[in-house]
Amino acid sequence: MNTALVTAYVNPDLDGVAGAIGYAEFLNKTGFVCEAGFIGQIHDEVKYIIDRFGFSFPKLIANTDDYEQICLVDASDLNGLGGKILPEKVIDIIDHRQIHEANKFPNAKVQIELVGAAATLVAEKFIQNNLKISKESATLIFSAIVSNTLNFKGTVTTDRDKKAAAWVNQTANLTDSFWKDLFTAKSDLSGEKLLERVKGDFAHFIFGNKKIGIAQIEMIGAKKLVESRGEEIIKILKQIKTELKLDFIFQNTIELEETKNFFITDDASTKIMLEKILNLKFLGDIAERPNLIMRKQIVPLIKEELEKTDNNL
Ligand SMILES: [Mn+2]
Repeated sequence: MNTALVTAYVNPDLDGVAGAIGYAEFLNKTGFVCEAGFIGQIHDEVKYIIDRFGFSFPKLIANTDDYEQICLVDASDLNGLGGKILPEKVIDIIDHRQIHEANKFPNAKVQIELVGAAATLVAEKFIQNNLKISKESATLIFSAIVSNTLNFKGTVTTDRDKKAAAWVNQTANLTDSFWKDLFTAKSDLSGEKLLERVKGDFAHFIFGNKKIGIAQIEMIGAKKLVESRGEEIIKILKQIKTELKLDFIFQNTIELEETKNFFITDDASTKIMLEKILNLKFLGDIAERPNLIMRKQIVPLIKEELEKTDNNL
């Protein structure tokens, strides 16, 4: 029998990689033979963890032709899979998004729960089954939870994330200041890195007959970035808007140290929509908002707004 594949969405972030590697370890330990593998480019944040701890680079695959069965972690919508994974092959989905398309995977057992990180759901499986976790999976999962919950300060954070993180950290042994290293590492957006990051962490959604694209950057020093390089960001967004034929587009820039968001767009109807659903005010092309709100929390609000029959945006 073929080995099964455990993977995340195409161009996976730390949560996807950590979740898939951890889940593959869990499944193998419970007798289901599988391996973790990823399509596309792995986010820089993952590379930072791999380099820092000397882990081997995750297996990269061009397609899923060699696998009959696929388990998805941190992914449950077709857009995110970029046409690279046949929905019929997916037997298992573990995700944490309110807006998803799990119903488009006819053979999948689905676990979707609104915790801060998909990696939390994976850690819980080890806890529930009283299984040991490797140092590598524990380190990746701890990092993913810290990253996805914005060091437990994002409003997506749940007690389950905190408990799972504390449990894996008994094995990972990371210090209290680790979060700052992680976020500092991904705050270097000098030169071309800005363009790569905006494109690398871009997602788009279709609600009704409207297409919306959202870039997201989590960093220390967001204010300075949007002030000094706002025009470049807008130029990139305009390009993407044309390429993908989007109706709305913006960037959610998350400032971790000062816990606020900076929204940036020069698109008039996007500004009107964001002002309405997020209760904020644009000054020029930038709007500031206190607290940390993430794309996965904004998407349901946009969906609701766009699906109102009386909307005339
Ligand atoms: Mn995630």
